[in-house]
Amino acid sequence: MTTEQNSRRDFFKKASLSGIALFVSSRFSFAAKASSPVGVSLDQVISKLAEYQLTGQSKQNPLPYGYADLEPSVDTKTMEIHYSKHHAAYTKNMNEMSTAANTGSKPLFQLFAEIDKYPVPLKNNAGGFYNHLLFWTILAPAAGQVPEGKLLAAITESFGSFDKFKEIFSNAGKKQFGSGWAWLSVDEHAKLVVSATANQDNPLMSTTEVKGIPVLALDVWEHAYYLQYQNRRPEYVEAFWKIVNWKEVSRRYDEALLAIK
Ligand code: MN3
Repeated sequence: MTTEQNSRRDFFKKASLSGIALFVSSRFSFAAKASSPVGVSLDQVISKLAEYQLTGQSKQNPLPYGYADLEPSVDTKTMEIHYSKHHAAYTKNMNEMSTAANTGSKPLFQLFAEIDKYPVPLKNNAGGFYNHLLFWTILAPAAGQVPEGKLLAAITESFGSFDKFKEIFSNAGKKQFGSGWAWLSVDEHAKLVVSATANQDNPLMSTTEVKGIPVLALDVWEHAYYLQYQNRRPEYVEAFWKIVNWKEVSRRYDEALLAIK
């Protein structure tokens, strides 16, 4: 293990509860010094993962469970409005705006990689379309799920322990000012990284500081929790851990690693 990796590991061990900003900036400075062990740019990786083609007629995938199935972590009415109104609106707007912006038929991930060239409303709605599409898949009815195998090993290596990771990710969500998302992503060095974004931005976008391939996401917009939790975002964030679909997070992690290697 190099000195750099040692200091990084020590940093994770010492990271405080309030350390998300510090965590992100420190990680960034290490990443800037590190040479990529995999020798590819994130853009190249993203092009391999481009699964959602922009057609101007993109559709929401069906929810893989019923509106009531995430109770009591997320209430039925919130799920119904979130999926059938909010996500539906992002989808409709993205279709109209990608047609208007003449994006042509291109992978959504490619659009994100060059999103700085497009109008902000398209970025907001394409982000809203993709982020929710991902979000629905990484949730599942509570069944005592926990990460296992290779993913658990990577979480432990990157963050010290699963509990420490949960604390860092939870803080990213709780402390995001205003609307946004918390993320666990695989960066271009094949390492796991936690970050947060505002609005409907995500780690695939050229305009986002901490880039990566997202494998876990948490929507902290008020529309995701306000009916049930009102101003108590931290309670919503804690309840989220009971309904994470770790099998799907693991599948996405393996897929990201395959794209990078
Ligand atoms: Mn939402």
